[in-house]
Amino acid sequence: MLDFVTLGETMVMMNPDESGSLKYIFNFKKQLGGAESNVAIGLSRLGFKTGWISLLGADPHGEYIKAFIQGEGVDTSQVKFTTAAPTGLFFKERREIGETKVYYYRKNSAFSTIKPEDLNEEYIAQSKYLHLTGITPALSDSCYQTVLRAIEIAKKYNVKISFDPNLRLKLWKNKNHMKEVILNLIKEADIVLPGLSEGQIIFDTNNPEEIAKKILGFGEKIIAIKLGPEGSLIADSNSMKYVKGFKIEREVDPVGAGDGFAAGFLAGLLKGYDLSQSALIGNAVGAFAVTVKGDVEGLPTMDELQIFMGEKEEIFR
Ligand code: KDG
Repeated sequence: MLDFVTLGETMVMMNPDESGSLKYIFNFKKQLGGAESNVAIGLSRLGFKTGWISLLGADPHGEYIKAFIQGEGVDTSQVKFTTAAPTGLFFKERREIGETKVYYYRKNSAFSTIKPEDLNEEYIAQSKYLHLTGITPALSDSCYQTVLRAIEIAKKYNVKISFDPNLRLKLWKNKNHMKEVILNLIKEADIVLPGLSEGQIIFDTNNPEEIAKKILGFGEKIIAIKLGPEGSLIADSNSMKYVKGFKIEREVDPVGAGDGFAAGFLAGLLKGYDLSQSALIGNAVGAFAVTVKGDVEGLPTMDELQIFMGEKEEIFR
């Protein structure tokens, strides 16, 4: 029995040692990044049983990714390799002025060839949650079909579906098509976890309450809108509430904060906490994620989280 299963592409990440244009950067740290595996790792660190379904290139990058994620305690029994295409890669570019940029080398990657038949029905059926993002359907039509099949399986076995739009505008050829696909997946999900800017792109308003109301218009759902250091807005058909965030003095790398939130929020729901408590945990895990360069290296264990939230005392020696 798994608490959480997810499906997605994880790539080798080339993370620059310094900020500035990549034209002048020569030294990088090799790490990895994939929104879905980030959430699986986050929940695994917090003590939950998680699984990650994927397709990697049969190359050293694929081997590194599988070994790393497995080393974090995530079940990788549903990770396959193909010799037909390479593992995806991306570079981050950190700027002192402006936001962090990413450059993808993932077109026709191994994962982009995943297809519905690659999914193991029993594997998804035995999980409490299935987590999906808007990245996967942007990668290829077969990826989108695989997401739809995963949803079909989840619904058949009453597995709750959580969905993070994770809009990656560079991956979509057409914005209207992107909106159509994302709205379709929002409708299918039980839990929707957009960032404020994503809500704005999809619903043409930057008012979190308006965004929540529009999502609730599609039916009964749990919604958490991520507001960065300000925290989050949570809503369901009975309530709507802001939950405070945690300000981090020295934010090092904002990428991965949303995945940290998803891990913390789902951890709260898995523990049976109410939406406010769950969102507070989500906000805290999101705060941890920004303290370290890399998506997952900053994610806390349950002990670290409880100490940070003042629920446990730290013993240094
Ligand atoms: O959420 C962080 C991820 O976006 C990043 O590390 C890589 O999955 C990724 C993507 O597709 O952008």
